Amino acid sequence: MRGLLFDLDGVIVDTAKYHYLAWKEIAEELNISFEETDNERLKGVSRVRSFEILLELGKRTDMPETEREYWREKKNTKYVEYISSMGRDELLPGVEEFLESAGRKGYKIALGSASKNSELILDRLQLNGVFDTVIDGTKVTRAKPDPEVFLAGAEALGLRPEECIVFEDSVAGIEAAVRGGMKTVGIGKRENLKRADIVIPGFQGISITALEERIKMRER
Ligand code: B16
Ligand code: MG
Repeated sequence: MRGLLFDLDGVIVDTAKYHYLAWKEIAEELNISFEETDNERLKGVSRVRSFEILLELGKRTDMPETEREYWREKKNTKYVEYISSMGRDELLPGVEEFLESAGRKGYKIALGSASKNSELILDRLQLNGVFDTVIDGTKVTRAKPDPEVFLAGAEALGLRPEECIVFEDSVAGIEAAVRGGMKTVGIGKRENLKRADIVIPGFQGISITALEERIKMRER
């Protein structure tokens, strides 16, 4: 393995809570009941698809595209307000050490996120220099579970998909990586991430060498 492709929301930082708060405000204005359990379905999927899911929940799929665009923009303005005051203390535990140590060991590192706000998030977290390449929602057109974002990441690193490991917290993202031909490390719980090669709860106390061993063991 020579390359590591990292999802952003839910892997490096927990921005899911801000997506939830922003969507919840929109749902309230539209009189749609939207709880934290519903929010699970929005993880990893694009903003357009997220709003579609919200409208499905509220049985409001007859809403015309121009109106949808208005609500998506409104949600994004609220979300950007939340993440603009985010600090380095919101990095998920152990992730920075993991990235640094993998970099020192010579792995190439890419970001593969659906978000169109990744630049702002990386700025707030002061992580801009950590990634050899950043592929996000501003650079790809097909949302996860389509593998486009990870295939573009591998290509930008000059690697073949099978030389890369994808780190993902969402079902859609693991599916994208499997379809792309990469190895997968799920961040979270096995019952939610059934297709991942291995699943870890987070990065604390985890080394890349140990993860590679676990992936190899699984292949035997
Ligand atoms: P934005 P990831 C994804 O990021 C989020 O998990 C998902 O909930 C969100 O809808 C999507 O980004 C789009 O984000 O509205 O900021 O463009 O997990 O792929 O890093
Ligand atoms: Mg994610």
